[in-house]
Amino acid sequence: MYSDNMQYLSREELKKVQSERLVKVVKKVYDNVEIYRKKMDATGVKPEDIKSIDDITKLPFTVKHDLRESYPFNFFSAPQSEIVRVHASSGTTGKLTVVGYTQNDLDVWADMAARCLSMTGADNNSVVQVSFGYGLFTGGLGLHDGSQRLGALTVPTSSGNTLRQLQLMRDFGADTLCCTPSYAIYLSEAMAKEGFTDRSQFKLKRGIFGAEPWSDEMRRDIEKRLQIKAYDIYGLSEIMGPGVAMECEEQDGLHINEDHFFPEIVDPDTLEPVPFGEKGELVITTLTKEGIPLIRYRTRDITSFKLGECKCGRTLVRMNRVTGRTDDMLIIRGVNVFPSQIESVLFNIGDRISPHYQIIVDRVGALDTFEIQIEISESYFSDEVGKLQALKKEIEHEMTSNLGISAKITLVSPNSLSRSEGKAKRIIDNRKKAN
Ligand code: DLL
Repeated sequence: MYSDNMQYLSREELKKVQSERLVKVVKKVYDNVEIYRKKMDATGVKPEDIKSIDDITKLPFTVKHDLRESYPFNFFSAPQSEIVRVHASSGTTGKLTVVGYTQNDLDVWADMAARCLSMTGADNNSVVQVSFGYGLFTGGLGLHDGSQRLGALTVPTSSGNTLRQLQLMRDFGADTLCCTPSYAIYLSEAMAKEGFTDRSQFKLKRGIFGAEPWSDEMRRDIEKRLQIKAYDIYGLSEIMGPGVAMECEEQDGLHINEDHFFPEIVDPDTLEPVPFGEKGELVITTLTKEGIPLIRYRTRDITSFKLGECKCGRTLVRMNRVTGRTDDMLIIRGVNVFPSQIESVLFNIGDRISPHYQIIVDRVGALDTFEIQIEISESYFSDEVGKLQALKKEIEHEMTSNLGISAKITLVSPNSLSRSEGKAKRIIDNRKKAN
């Protein structure tokens, strides 16, 4: 069984480890990365001023723009001869953010991904099917290395080729599936459609899902469809990839791997820490990374720390699931709308609709238009106009009372919206083109 004591240190011991690591990493970036030296000099803080983790608030923040500006390799802290792999993410603007890893970074990443898998009960007897994309995206290779580090039998199917995914899942006896939550739904639909209906042929027990926001309602839906326990894994390529935070078997918040990633939650406007337990933007400092250490990196992800201790005994702080990003919040007719709010409303409508939807925002004259296209489930689909009209009205009513703004609801036929094998693209904001 995989275990490492760092998950169970006393808070005092953990703070000591974090402090020692922070002092080292700050000196390293000051000496090696021009942009950090300039930022620190501008605020008048020197590496000697950082004596413990409590001094972290003296340090300047880092943002994605800093990484983009340094494209491709100018943010690296280690010489290129020590960088053994790169990953990259494109984000919303399409310009790549490149992250370099030393061999030690890859070893720590494998350890953290293995730790995450083990939090769900996976071990060296497990068969782990990795259906995240392999390549510049960190999902596939990150969980692949973690699964191997755990000693599990690792099946690198990557994403796509859904029929083969299902055949291999059945034939190899996978008990652990790793993919995006939207792909998990797609796989469950394909299972029914392709005739994989005899559940006893499958050994699947758990799913490790992440890389995009998803709700507790969606978790319950996936658990029911696949007859598994569904766990939330969080990470981002700038920090490392999957393995930054993970739910344990209690499914009561995600433990942040704080011995390597120091978390803060700040108000995105004032950048001041919010009171413990309140929502804000997650900021992470990497304490051990060599290729690209990041100091107070603003993730843009919105979450909050969870109060109290976890029943599992781990002392690592927990965060609630990420509900969205500060930059995916839509402002429609002056009202703030998060896609996760829309998703929660839709899941509460239940079986009459499928979990596939698309949000289309546009501007006609000075007025924002807001449409949500929703697929009706196969079982509810019918020619009875009255039945569908009533459903439409019900959803319209629920949206208005939950979002504080009205939306045009368009019900579309089953299987008509495109499916995603990776991260789902749910929002089309045509106003951006118009501006
Ligand atoms: O999505 C890394 C990853 C791969 C995480 C596999 C989990 C599993 P990026 O492509 O750089 O990296 O995207 C990172 O995705 O800032 C969040 O906005 C979002 N995200 C990742 N995990 C979750 C999650 C990977 N569990 C961005 N819940 C992050 C909500 C998530 N959002």
